[in-house]
Amino acid sequence: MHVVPVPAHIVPVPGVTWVLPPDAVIRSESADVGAYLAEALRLPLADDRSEAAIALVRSDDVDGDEGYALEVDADVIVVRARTDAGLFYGVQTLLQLLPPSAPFTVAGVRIADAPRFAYRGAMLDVARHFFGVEVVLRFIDELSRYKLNVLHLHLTDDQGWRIAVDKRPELARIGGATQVGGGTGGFFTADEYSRIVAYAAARHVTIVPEIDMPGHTNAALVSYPELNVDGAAPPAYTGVDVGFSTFAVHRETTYEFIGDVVEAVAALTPGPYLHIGGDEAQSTSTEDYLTFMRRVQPIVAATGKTVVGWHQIGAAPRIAGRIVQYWGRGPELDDETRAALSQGDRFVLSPADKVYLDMKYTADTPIGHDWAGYITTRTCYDWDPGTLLPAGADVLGVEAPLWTEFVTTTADIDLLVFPRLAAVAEVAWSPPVARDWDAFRGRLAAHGPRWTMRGVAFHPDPEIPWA
Ligand code: IFG
Repeated sequence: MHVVPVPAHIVPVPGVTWVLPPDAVIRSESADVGAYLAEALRLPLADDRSEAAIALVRSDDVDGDEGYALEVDADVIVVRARTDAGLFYGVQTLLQLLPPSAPFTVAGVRIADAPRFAYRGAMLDVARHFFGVEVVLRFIDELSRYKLNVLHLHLTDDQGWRIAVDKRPELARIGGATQVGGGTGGFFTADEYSRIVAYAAARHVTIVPEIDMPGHTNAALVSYPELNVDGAAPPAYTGVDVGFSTFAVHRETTYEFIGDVVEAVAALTPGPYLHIGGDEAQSTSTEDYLTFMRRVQPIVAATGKTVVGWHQIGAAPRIAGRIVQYWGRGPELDDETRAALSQGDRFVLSPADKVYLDMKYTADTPIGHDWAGYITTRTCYDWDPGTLLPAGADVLGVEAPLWTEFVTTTADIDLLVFPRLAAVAEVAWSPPVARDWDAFRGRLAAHGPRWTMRGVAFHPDPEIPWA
């Protein structure tokens, strides 16, 4: 039994084995999840449960919006859930219980499962290096197999602007035209972004778009000179430094611009969240930063979206419902985090020394940062989101960011993201009592061959006894 994340309750049923019958059909009370499973197993959908080898059934006696029950008997496998999301997660567990190749048998088991945290995410920085729709869809496909339900897209930064805004065409034309190292960059049209959102929704993944500001804004500053304090556009930036850019905080044109951008991105985003960044605003004075955040948070809220910001935003007055994304490291909390705690902010945890996937595994990892330390798969696993912040903190969940200063290919993404993201997925989903590094690494070993079959060039972390 090598399911990752490990389910909350598993009871093997000895002496029972389900064998995939030659004429197997699937019956599903959810058209979407049924279609997903039918495609994954290349099996037909039936309209009569009596003959189904696998049944996906709605049931109100299963806990929560994402919980499911899964029963494997000799003649039928039944997944039961209250919602499509629950059925989807039961199907992910079933796909992991099935061997990657024939003979397709599953040992009898009773599973009852539900997530510990509601927010279980990854972030892809498409600004430093641009990655097109197909790469993002592939990323969504893989992360949803591990029951993650959020993909945060870091759409804008100094080196690039990656989402077209009709009212501000220079953002794509100029801001989207380059990237770290000077390549041609790229951007998502509204249609392409909508394709990503739809693909994610079909896998119960919410897209969180980030427009980082007032720092990390050089690409916008190049595109619209009036956004600059001195009214002059700086040169495009293709390096990897941070902290040198700022919007002009005291120009009304800045807030008109932000209104146009936020309105466009919110209109394309069905999810509840809009991330405004707020990190490393080293070229914005503290006073100007507070002025800026007092102006911008209501602009976002006016679209109906919930504001998300990196934890530096904690210094600014809280707008209702705000989510603070913590990226600190080490036991000491900085002033902004303490300010957020005292304002009753809600948190998503991205401790840089635990889940920053752009960090090297060890000194000899060919690409990546090391400013937050080396992060092995075990580093990603051996921490508890329930005790990272002081007791009483309102923690919604966990998110593992992949910054792409040093990431240029899908092989680079795979190397840094897998297997560490699977560890983060278990941290975010499974109950603490079910978490144990030795058991986890044994289960994770079975995922190597499956990643290879799916063309995922994962890092064979030597701490895992790969199958
Ligand atoms: N910090 C910056 C990122 C990226 C990162 C690389 C945050 C919130 C260092 N901000 O992490 O833009 O450069 O590890």
